[in-house]
Amino acid sequence: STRQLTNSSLPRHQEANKENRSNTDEWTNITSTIERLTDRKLLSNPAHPLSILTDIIFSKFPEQEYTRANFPNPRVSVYENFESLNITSDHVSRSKTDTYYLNKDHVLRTHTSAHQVESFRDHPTPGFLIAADVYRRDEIDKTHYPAFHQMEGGRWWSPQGTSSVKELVAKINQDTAKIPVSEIKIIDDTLPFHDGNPKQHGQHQEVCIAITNHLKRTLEMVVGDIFENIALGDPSAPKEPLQIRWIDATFPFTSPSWEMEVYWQGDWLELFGCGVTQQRVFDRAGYPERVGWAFGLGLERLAMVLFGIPDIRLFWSEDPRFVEQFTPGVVSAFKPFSKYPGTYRDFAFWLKEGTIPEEFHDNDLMDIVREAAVDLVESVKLIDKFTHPHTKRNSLCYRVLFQSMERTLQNDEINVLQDSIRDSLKTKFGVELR
Ligand code: FA5
Ligand code: MG
Repeated sequence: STRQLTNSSLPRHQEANKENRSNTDEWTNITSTIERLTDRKLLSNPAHPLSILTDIIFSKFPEQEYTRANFPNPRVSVYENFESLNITSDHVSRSKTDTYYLNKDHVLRTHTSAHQVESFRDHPTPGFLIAADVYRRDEIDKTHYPAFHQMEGGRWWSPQGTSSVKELVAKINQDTAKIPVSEIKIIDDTLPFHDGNPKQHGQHQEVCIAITNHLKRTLEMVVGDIFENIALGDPSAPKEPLQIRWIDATFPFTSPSWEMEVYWQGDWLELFGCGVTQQRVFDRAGYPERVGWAFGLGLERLAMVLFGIPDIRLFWSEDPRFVEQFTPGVVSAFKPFSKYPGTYRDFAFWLKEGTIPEEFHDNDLMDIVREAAVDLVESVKLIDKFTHPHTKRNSLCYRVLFQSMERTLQNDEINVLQDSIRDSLKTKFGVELR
């Protein structure tokens, strides 16, 4: 009873044509600054907090059920970004003031949903996950940036092999039963559908409800896990269940549609936009008989909360002190660093005769440095250690980075700090400065 189109019958000509992407015309409004951001590829560094978060979310989804798809090129066709998703030419998001156009037919994707049709079409698994950079002409402040990252997820079911709506519903419900239940508190829920947030014509209400349950349980499992096990990972912290709420929303490519918000440190934080996928999206993917859901998530806002990153611009920092403080697979608190230049000074000295290097601990120097310079020291590192071949005396060299969070330090004041540290080293440890 259902017809399955072959992939070769799909309107591939409407996908981004590689040669035509670079032609410019009166629609072109991409700037060189934005062009440069498209080359940064933040997600290809596994130690970047956005990659750490992506990997953590990915890990909540079974790999045999959800294909991880990679779309490194943000240049897509107007068809992919808008038309394939029922976003008509009069929609505000399509205007030149909101979107970066390469030319009349190509844009920098404004959301990862641009890859929904091909993802519902191409993968062997019923689910997919995408993480990628997206671009919007937007204001710039602590929480908005013209380039940011999204994660997209989708899941479909085919009625093939089922002989009734009841059987399809049972199949979806079986999958829902496999999702681990999380201990979150749902403050507000929504009706499965209603006049203001309707189910689609031609979709059985039991099917719509079953898809909705699978979608909501999936996203609740993801946030429950992330916040309970990672952000609330401090075992001494009081364990209160995480609060979330569901809110009706509107997207041209899902119906009904919702947003999920999580209550975090006194504020409701919008996490997911999602909904039951419009049949026309499945039509365009070549599988009109399929049903399913999709969600989209802004990665920066969630990463800011989890890592304590105070400004969205930091994600784009080229200062190694940003990315070097993170470890793949680990959510750790962001440590602020100075935007003012620092000055290195080396402290090299002979230890007292008969003293082995292990008897002088890094913390011994650290204490002296802290006493002399309090907040003006960024780091202290042992850079050299050797034993004189004849005298057998041991030498150490430490490199200290002087830097202020508030201002550029002057050489004169660093000289004073340096002298006082050298004096303390002599008097407290009897070393011979070199
Ligand atoms: C979308 O982009 C939809 N594609 C989501 C979706 C997917 C819905 C699949 C249904 C099915 P929206 O425009 O609300 O939705 O953007 C999603 C998230 O991107 C927002 O919640 C926000 O976290 C983030 N975001 C939007 N603009 C910016 C910006 N300028 N800087 C940083 N993050 C942003
Ligand atoms: Mg939104």
